[in-house]
Amino acid sequence: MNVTQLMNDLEARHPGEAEYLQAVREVLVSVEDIYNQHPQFEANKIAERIVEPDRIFTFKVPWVDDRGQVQVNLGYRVQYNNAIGPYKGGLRFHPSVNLSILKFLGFEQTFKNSLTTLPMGGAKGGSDFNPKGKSDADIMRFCQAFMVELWRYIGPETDVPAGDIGVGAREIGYLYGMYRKLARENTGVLTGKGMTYGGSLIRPEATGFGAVYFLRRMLERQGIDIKGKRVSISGFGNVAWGAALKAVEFGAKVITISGPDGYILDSAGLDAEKIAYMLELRTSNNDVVAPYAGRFAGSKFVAGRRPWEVETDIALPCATQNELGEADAKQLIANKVTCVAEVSNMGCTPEAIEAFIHSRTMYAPGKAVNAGGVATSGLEMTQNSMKINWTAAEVDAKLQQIMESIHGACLEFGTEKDGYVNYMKGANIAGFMKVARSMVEQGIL
Ligand code: 2IT
Repeated sequence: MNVTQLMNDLEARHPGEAEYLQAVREVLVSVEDIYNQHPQFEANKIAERIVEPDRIFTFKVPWVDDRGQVQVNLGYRVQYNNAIGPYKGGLRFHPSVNLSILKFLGFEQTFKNSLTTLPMGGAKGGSDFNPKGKSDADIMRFCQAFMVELWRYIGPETDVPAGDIGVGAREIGYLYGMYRKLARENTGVLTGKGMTYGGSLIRPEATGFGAVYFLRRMLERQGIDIKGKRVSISGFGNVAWGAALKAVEFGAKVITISGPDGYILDSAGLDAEKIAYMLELRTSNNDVVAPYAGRFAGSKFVAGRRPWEVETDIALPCATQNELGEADAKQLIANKVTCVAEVSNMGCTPEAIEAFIHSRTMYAPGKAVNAGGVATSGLEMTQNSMKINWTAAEVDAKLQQIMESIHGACLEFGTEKDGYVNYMKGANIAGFMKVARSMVEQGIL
């Protein structure tokens, strides 16, 4: 494989798909050496095949809002790769959603799901629907209209969607209800379901919990105790919530959260009440964190800025792609950050990652750190197939085991000569090898 040539061809074929091209380049650069040591990969054109999704569905989603106005959104499902298991990956509802973003997410999901050790292929989907300011009834009608189109492409053994940005338990409920009605069956076709109709305990917390389990392993390896460390979190959604809960449980001090409007600095640290309030802000659908400062004395709101300028020990980007850039990375490094664990998908820009690796700052990528979310979705699928429910302790134990295994895979493929662990490289290689081998063994499809 010649990465430059491959990327040039891909850019010519998909001009302007910036996020997609960014995600592909990162993986190809990471795996280039090991790929070229496996002639069967080249013979089977694995790189050329793996960078393109298997198929993409695009559909129109017409619906009627509370005022009686007809709205038209776009819906998508990108089925990326099912070499190792049924397509699996979340749905994102956000006005920024386009094919480049969903292709990057589906591509990342393929390797992330491979890392989980469970049999799941990669997919992603969503809509440019903007939940901001929408009523519950608007959300329900939109979800129902979306599923009227999506349901024919998915199924418990073919493609199992879940949540992502803008899609939480409420949306999964409405989506599942319409699927069940149309398909006339109760199956594990979506994950992140409510506990009354097939959901798994710990799934709501899993992305954040898994991330902090992974973070703790990174720190432990360096003899560092997470207890007492300052943690900067961005975002204020489901992922930030789970990460804050577990970090606080482990005795860390969570000092920031953020939204599109700016960030909150709370030097006293978040506690249970503040973490619960964070979710209240989220469910208000206003997409702002500013009211937090009015509610909790001693905290302050910094408008229009990101939390990375705050002096901290641990940075956990939990919001969205490319939310931490080169200047942010340099500021964190100058402030002597100990560890950056990406919880959002592709949260750091390539330049930021380069700065962390160059300065030998501990850094791990989203596809390793946040894999606990989809891993627990996999556990939800298992429980649905078996028609039983595991206890929270059982699910949590399996989640911890999986995060440990992902950490081990990163060490195996990412440890460099000087002992520094390049978690990005490790995660990319470990995730890639399994999918690539599986594709070789199954022939040209
Ligand atoms: O990015 C992700 O891994 C998710 N949004 C969760 C996907 C899933 O199928 O649980």
